[in-house]
Amino acid sequence: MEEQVVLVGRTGRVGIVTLNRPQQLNALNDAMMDRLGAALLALDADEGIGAIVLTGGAKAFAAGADIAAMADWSYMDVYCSDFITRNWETIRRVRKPVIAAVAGFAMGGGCELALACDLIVAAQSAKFALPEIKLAMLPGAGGTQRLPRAIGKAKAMDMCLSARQLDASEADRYGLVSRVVADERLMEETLALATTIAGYSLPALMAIKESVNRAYEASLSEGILFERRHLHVRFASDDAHEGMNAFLEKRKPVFGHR
Ligand code: CO8
Repeated sequence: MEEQVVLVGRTGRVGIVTLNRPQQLNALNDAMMDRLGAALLALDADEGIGAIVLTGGAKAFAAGADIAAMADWSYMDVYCSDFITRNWETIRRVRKPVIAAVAGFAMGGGCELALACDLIVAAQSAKFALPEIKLAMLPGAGGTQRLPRAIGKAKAMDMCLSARQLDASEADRYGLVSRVVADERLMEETLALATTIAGYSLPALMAIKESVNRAYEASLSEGILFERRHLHVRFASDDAHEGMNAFLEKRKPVFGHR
């Protein structure tokens, strides 16, 4: 039977995507990234889903791009097939919040995949590194761009140039992760967080995600304008009126995600 390298599940309004190549510490190859992208897009299109959790195994979230697959590739192979851009960046098209639940190794492309998520919840065992320099490579799946934005140039340069590994508490201190939890509570805590998020109005969540991401793409004035337009649009939404009325009537809001 064909190995299921990416597993998809759900609980309530939360989609759960699990990387599943434990023997290779979830080393990310083309088949995995194709399936991951397809799973994320399917959950994004599913009206019953409000947030997505992306996770790996207990020993590794993902130990990076699959070195065994890459070792013999030529420049023409990667250029013509548009390596990375072709399938790794599918996650950028997802409009719903994506939360990475990371235990164990998040190395190289695994760290970069976590960085491409909207939030990272780390287990105490989580270890983050961009060790591509050891291969005479570079963090080419967004690492050189997202890491400095997340933790600043000084720490990012240290990680990229020396392959320094961060443990969960350092990653928390530097702002790489949103929360650190005990390993045995990783999925419970992440699913509770995802369930809270998925219970809010989906169009409002998408507008917030888009607006926060804009902060990395635009000047402050342009970003503020973008945010302000989204705020104005909120007044055209049923959910915003329901949310405000429910507060005034001292009851729980019922969101129709419209
Ligand atoms: N690719 C392929 N196989 C891997 C990878 C990987 N990235 N990581 C681990 N494996 C395999 C090992 O080869 C081993 O297989 P086998 O049992 O057949 O020998 C199995 O997984 C278990 O690994 P280890 O025995 O090494 O386990 P340890 O607990 O001793 O060590 C480590 C764990 C420290 C995580 C170690 O496996 C390691 O250093 N792995 C490589 C980490 C790495 O360099 N990652 C970066 C890869 S490059 C990358 O991600 C670039 C992405 C950006 C775009 C592409 C540009 C290059």
